[in-house]
Amino acid sequence: MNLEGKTYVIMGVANKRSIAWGAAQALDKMGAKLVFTILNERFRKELDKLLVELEGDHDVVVECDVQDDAAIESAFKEIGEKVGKIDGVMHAIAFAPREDLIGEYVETSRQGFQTALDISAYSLTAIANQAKEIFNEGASIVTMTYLGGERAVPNYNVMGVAKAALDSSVQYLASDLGPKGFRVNAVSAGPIRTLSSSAVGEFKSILKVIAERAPLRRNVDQLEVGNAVAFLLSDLASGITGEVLHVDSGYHIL
Ligand code: 0WD
Repeated sequence: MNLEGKTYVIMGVANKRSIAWGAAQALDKMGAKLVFTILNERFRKELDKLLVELEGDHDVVVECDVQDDAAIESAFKEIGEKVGKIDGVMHAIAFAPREDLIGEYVETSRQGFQTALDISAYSLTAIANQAKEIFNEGASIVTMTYLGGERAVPNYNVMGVAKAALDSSVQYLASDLGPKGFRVNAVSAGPIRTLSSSAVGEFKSILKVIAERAPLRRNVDQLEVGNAVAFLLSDLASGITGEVLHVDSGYHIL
C-alpha cells in the first residue's frame, strides 16, 4: 500500500511496545508523513530514540494531555500551522487507575470511573472535534478498542465500560462526520503486552487463553494491529465507517 502524500497524526506512543508504535512503523513503511502527540515532555526522549528507526523524516512532535481541552485545541492548531491539512488521526490512548483493574468491577470508585471514561472515551470526541478543522477531503479517525467493551472480561472492569462508551462514540462520530466525507472506525486488538496492559490484573493468563483457544491459536502483535489501522486510515477503506475491525486471531467469534 502506498501512502505517499498522506499525513497522519499518531496519539499514544509511550514506548516501543505501544500499539501506536506498531501503526507508526506500518504507516512509515507505506510512505506516509507522521506527526506524533505525546502526553508530556517525559515521553519526548523515548520517542526521539524511536523516531530514528523510521525511514521517513517525521520531526513534528506535539504535547497533548487529552484531559485538557485547551491542550487538544492548541495541539491541533499547532499541527495545522506546522504541516497544513491532515488525512487522519490514530487515537491509541487509555488510562484507568491500577486499583480499578483488579478484583471486581462493583468496587470501582467514582473518581476511577470518571478518569477512565474521560481519558479513554471522551478524549476521542474532543479530538475529533478539533481534528476535523484541519482534515483533508476523505480523512478518517481510527481508535483502539478491546473485547472487554462488548462483554465482561475478568479484571478489565472499568476499562471495559470505557471501551463500550468508546465503541458507541465511534458510531455517533461516524454519523456526525460522515456527511462531511470523514470516516471514524475502531480496531479491536487482541491482548498485547504493553505499559498499559501490564496494569490489567492477571494479564498473562489472558494471553495464554488466546494462544490456546483463538482460531489462529496464537496472539497478535503490534505490527499486525498497525497494518489494520493503516488500512482503515487509507483510501482503500473509503467505504468503511462506524466499524469495529477485530485483529485478535479470531477470538471474538467464540
Ligand atoms: O492488549 C493491549 N495492549 C490492548 C490495548 C488491547 C486492545 C486495545 N488496546 C488499546 C488501549 O486500551 C489503548 O486505547 O490500545 C490503546 C493503546 O494502548 P497500548 O499500546 O497497550 O498502551 P501504551 O503503550 O501504554 O500507550 C497508551 C498511552 C499512555 O501510555 P501510559 O502507559 O503512560 O498510560 O496513552 C497515553 C500515554 O502515552 N496517555 C495519554 N495521552 C494523552 N493524554 C493520556 C493523557 N491524559 N493518558 C495516557
